[in-house]
Amino acid sequence: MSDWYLDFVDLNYRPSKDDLVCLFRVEPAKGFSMKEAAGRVASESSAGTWTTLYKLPKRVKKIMAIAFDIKGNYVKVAYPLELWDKGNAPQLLSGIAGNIFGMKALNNLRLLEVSLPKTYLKNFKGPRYGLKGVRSILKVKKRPLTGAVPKPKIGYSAEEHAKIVFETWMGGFDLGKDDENLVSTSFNKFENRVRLMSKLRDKAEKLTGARKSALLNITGETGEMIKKAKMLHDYGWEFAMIDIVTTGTAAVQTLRDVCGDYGLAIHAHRAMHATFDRNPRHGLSMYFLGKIMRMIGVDQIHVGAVVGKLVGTKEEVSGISNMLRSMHSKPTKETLEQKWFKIKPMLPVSSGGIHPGLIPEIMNILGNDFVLLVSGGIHGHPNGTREGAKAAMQAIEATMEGVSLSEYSRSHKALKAALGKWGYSTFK
Ligand code: CAP
Ligand code: MG
Repeated sequence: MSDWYLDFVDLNYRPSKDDLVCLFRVEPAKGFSMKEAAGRVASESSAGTWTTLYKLPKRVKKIMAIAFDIKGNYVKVAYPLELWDKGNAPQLLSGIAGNIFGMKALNNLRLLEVSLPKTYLKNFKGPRYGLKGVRSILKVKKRPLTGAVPKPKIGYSAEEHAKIVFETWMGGFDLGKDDENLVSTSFNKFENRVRLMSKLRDKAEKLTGARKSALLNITGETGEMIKKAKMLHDYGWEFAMIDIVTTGTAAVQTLRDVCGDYGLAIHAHRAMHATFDRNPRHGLSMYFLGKIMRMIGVDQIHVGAVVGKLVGTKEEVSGISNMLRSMHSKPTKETLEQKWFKIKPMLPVSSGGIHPGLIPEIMNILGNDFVLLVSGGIHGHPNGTREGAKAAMQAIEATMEGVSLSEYSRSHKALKAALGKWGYSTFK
């Protein structure tokens, strides 16, 4: 078979400052060399096809991606800027995260990272508020921001739901949150929930003197999301929550504009991400997803909690978090250099099976600049949600003061009861 895959490999090529560069981990199938596999990745994700052609415009030479660096299984591919439509995230994914994952010539393929040049980034908005903006919305300067989802994740009526969120706020938390699979049900209609929660938010703010808000889930068909975003704005909310994987990059881009106009920050839930990022040898990395979402402009995104109920190593979770929060990431074995220029830093969100006894360890990994969600770990408190939220806040205070939880719990009864139930246990 006559092909031109090797035309897409040039180990002497040096990327220009306007090239996008992808870092892949490639496992060729039996009978294929790494060079042939790398050529196929560059070809199928840019301007190639499987056979030589009768006719080829001269321009193609200039827009071909080039695999320029092969070290073991790690392959770097440079993509000329001309390949990419301006400000079009789905088109980028159709190229670098598209057909290549199904090629017979590869046993496995992992897209670890993309380095985005200034000229490409300038057509994206990035977060409207970002890390500093969200802190100023909630008027919280130093500690991690806190939120909780009523549990079970679906089943409460709008009234019951709003009351649980009220208890969460009264225990000291900043944010109530919907779960990823709750939008509007016959027994918990979105607008009903939003209206009831608005009243209780005003009450909680009056009683506590603190800012209280919520992450209400607008996930759905794009036109419906736009309507719900307006509703949130009309009821005086500051955030909209979107399941960014199930709705897709196009919808998130549209909602970035809409939410921007309504002054809403975007909370990005990543439900479904593990279908493509869990197997370290195949699919997309969470690091990559986080980066694309920062580029589009969500303000906070779930990254995992290391010690909680869901998978995610310490290196992975802290690596993603640091990238999301920094203006300049340095390269590592599995990441590339990235400068963010005008795009703001944003917040990682840590959650999944957290209880107060685990908080010092999470803060040790993530520092103070993140959103901590503790749901089952407050509603399962022996004395109820409000005491549960207090216990989590006490665990944060203790950690910020450098005091151990066991010592702090001598004078803090909510924390003491939480430790009595869950101790310091992590999920196996
Ligand atoms: C956590 C959670 C979150 C997951 C998401 C849940 O509840 O609401 O959706 O943590 O995971 O439904 O499991 P609990 P991630 O606090 O009660 O576990 O942030 O890793 O994407
Ligand atoms: Mg959830």
